[in-house]
Amino acid sequence: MKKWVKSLAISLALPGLLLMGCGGGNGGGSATTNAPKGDAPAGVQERKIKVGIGLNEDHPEGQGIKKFKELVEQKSGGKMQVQNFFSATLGDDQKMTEALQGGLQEVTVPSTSPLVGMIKEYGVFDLPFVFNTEQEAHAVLDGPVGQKLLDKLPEHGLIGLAYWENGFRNLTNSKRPVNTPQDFQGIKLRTMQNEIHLEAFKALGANPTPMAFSEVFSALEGKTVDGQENPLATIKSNKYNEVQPYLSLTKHVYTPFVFLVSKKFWDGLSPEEQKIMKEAAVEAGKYQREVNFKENAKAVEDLKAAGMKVNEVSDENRQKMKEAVQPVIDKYSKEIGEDLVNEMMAEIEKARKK
Ligand code: TK8
Repeated sequence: MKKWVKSLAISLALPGLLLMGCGGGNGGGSATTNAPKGDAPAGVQERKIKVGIGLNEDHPEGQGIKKFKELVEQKSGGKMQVQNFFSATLGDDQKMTEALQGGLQEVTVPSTSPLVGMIKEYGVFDLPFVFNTEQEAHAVLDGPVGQKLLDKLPEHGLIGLAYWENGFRNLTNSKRPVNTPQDFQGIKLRTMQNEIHLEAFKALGANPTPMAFSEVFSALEGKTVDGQENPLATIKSNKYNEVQPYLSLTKHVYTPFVFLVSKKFWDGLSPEEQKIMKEAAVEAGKYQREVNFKENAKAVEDLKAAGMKVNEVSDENRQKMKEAVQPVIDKYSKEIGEDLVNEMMAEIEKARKK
């Protein structure tokens, strides 16, 4: 057989071999799916769905999109094939969100914070110190306030199917333990591209700089910034302990992830295909929240074992931090819309009484 024919035959056969050979297919960019092509429900046709996130495969969010892939391929008899891309392979939150708007990518699951430049009302989740527990946050996200925010996405070319969990953000840095507002003084701090975060950390005396997530580790390693803030699962999965000696449990903001679909793609789906996507996003989101909660619960001990010096922040000191940022909360509550902020606070109060 001619050499080029043989290599063509192998490359054509390869996906089939991969299908049989591995249970994986979740790596960044592998197009194969491991779901057998069963009987697809009526109204379902061959689809390729590129899902991109900023976090890596081990992070609970990475596990969440693997669950999404499994569910979509099961429910569609393998006809709707999901290709997962991790660690910002397709770009950062903002770039991937723009790719969805342009119809170049089908799904991404960003933090809500970078959306605030486009939809200011998402800023309700960036107001510091408003949530005390995940349950309170879920009550807001899964209730009328969360739905109102999802309803604002289609005019921007996006469909929001579910809220997943990034979680409570804590501070790491290379200078000192942070217990009081004074301890933030002069710390060069990477923040998300979100003006509420920038203003809040300035009010605390830090020197904040916005930066895409994929640049954070090298900025910390190269000491262009002294610190960053993220949930514990992220601190652990991105190995910030290797470049950050101090972890302060500030729990200053709860950040959601939002499961976004390109409206260009969504509008071309049949009702049956949309139902499969919606069910899979919601079901995988429940799974992801559970994995995230468990991972965050054990991350402190793991990070201590990895050598980080961890300090709890007392309620009294968190209250002092909140007082220091209150002018920022007041300013942005007005900009976001006080009716929506008050509605969220009422939802939180209701959740606290349960
Ligand atoms: C990952 C980001 C990350 C966020 C950040 O794509 O940027 O610090 O917390 O989770 O969305």
